[in-house]
Amino acid sequence: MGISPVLWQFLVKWLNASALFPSEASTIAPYMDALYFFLLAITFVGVLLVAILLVVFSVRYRKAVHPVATQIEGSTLLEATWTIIPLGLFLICFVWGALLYFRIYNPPVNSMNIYIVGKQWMWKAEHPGGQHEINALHVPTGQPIQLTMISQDVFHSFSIPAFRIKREVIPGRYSTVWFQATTPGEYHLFCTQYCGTNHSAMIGTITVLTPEDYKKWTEQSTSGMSLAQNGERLFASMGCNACHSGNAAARGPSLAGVYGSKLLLTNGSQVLVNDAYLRDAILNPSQHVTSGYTPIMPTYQGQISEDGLIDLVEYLKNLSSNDRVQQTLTTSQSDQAAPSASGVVKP
Ligand code: HEC
Ligand SMILES: [Cu+2]
Repeated sequence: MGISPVLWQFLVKWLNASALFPSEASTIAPYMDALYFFLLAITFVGVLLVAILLVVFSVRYRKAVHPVATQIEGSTLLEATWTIIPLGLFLICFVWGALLYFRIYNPPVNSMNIYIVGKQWMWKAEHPGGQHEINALHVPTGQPIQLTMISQDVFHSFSIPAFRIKREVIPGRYSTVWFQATTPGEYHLFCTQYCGTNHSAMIGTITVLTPEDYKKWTEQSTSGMSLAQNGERLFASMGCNACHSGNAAARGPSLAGVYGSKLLLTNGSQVLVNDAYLRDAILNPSQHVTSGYTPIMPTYQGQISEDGLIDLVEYLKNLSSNDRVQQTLTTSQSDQAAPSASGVVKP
């Protein structure tokens, strides 16, 4: 870095205190800032160098001293120097940036997943346990958190400056971002993509709690049903289990353990079943038909909200055996007055 750690820490402290700079509250933040200050430092040195040379040369070679200009045909050494040094600096920026990029884009395997739905003009957060929040997000320290995000309408962008994270939230497609919070406290959440009249009001509060406090919070704010349980209800009430019961005679494939597996499609390609694929399989089934099956699955486009899709996806992610499908099949058949599931779009 070239800056001693003491001086470095002093600089960051001073910037925080001066409110010019958000505090560093995630594990990635110091790494992002180190690269940022490195870029700032070389830019500053470059500007200084050019400015000094400009002044020195205009004084030294002024007309009174040098009335006639000397023609210089070139200097290989000089040209090599001002090519190789910037090249080296840019390569350092590139490698450093790329390493950071991989770090930012690869969530640790033990991350906890939270879903975010953006819409004009608010943020909804859905915890796997069924806790729902609006314009707020509670997370524990010391645990990598992955956010799976989608927009219900236009482009938004999810940004927590104190965590140094920002990611586009797009209609029709899941995008993800991860972080690990380090310091309990409250931090700003912003939408950083202009999204209409009340864009500036699309803000919220991130509350970072200690693991114990987070546990208390999840117990206090539970809605009684986890996302997967909600999804199980939907699976029954929308008739999915008519074809996906897991029986040998069923018209659709068993969905137990499908998450994370590789499917062979009729067009010969192989796909990894992740959240995005599950969502798409429900909305556009005819686009990627699983090998060995006929494309009889109807599209559910327009019949289910993003929240409902999240419930279904979370249910399928956790579906390790067909017992639960069988169970919902029998309960939904015996119990005709099935509870109205919350994710269904009412016509
Ligand atoms: C009419 C029968 C039928 C219904 C109803 C149905 N599916 Fe399907 N589904 C299929 C068939 C057949 C396939 C395999 C062919 C394909 O990929 O389209 C399939 C494929 C899938 C896949 C892709 C994974 C795989 O192993 O192929 C998912 C996920 C899925 N269905 C979920 C659902 C959900 C959720 C519902 C309810 C909202 C539902 N299905 C309703 C018949 C059905
Ligand atoms: Cu927005």
